[in-house]
Amino acid sequence: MASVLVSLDSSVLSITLNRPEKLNAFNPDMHKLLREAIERAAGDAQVRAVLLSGAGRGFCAGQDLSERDVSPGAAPIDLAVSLGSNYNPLVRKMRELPKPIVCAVNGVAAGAGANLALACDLVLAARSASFIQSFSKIGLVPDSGGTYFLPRLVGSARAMGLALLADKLAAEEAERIGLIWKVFDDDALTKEATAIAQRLAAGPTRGYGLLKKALYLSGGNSLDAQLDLERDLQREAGFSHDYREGVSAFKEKRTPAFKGK
Ligand code: T3D
Repeated sequence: MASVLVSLDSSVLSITLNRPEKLNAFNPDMHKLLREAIERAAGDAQVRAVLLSGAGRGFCAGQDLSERDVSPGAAPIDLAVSLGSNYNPLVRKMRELPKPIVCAVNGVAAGAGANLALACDLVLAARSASFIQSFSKIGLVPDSGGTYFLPRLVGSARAMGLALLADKLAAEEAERIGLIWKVFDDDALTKEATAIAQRLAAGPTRGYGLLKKALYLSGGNSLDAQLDLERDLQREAGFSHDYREGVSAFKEKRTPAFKGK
């Protein structure tokens, strides 16, 4: 079986990490297929939303540690190569994708797996799921955007606690502190996440892409710069088909039929 499963239905590209015996830990093949799936989402106009999840009882356990030879006498490993060639390009592609990515965290999300989830736009989780910044347990630094996402999502005190202690954070607590959007009962997660992804896939895709850009750039911008950015993005949104359709539908008291253009 492929280590990443991809299917398109109702304009939603479903991407399922598929190494369940390793809790969907990353190996080179999974990196390649996941990157290709995100590239497909970017290039295929039929795709208007992405739904990312994991097969089996875990979401993703981060780097596959069985791939790292740390036995006595083994050559030192330059982890910058791994981040530079795999994790960083993946996170960049996800954040730059001008379409919403919904993440359904079905089980434990550890290390780069936790931060892969946080790189998505809307993070949903099963009640039994959990998040672990497990890096410090093996002497590493949170990567895949963890040191960027965590303080912005939950504040620096909680970010430091999560990173230093590397304790398991239950999904409900993750929702309570604002790390993720919403928790669902385990047996409802897939249905709810699919419904949300389909709802987004029927929405004003160009507007969503622009709002992602606005929100993600806001962290590094002054209010002045952000106001200018909003003006420029709103200009673009206002030229879209979906803006005209949205306003027409409002005036005609009907549901808009967005085309994603
Ligand atoms: O190297 C680089 O490229 C640098 C980049 C690093 C990015 C990172 O992600 S570093 C962090 C790597 N991940 C971890 O440190 C997490 C390791 N895993 C765990 O701590 C635990 O497995 C979990 C907390 C995630 C889940 O615990 P539990 O008790 O539910 O399951 P388990 O029994 O530990 O795991 C089930 C199986 O999955 C088990 O295999 P086995 O014994 O049944 O054959 C376990 O070895 C395997 N597994 C889990 N995580 C990994 C893994 N195998 C390889 N790599 C893993 N990361």
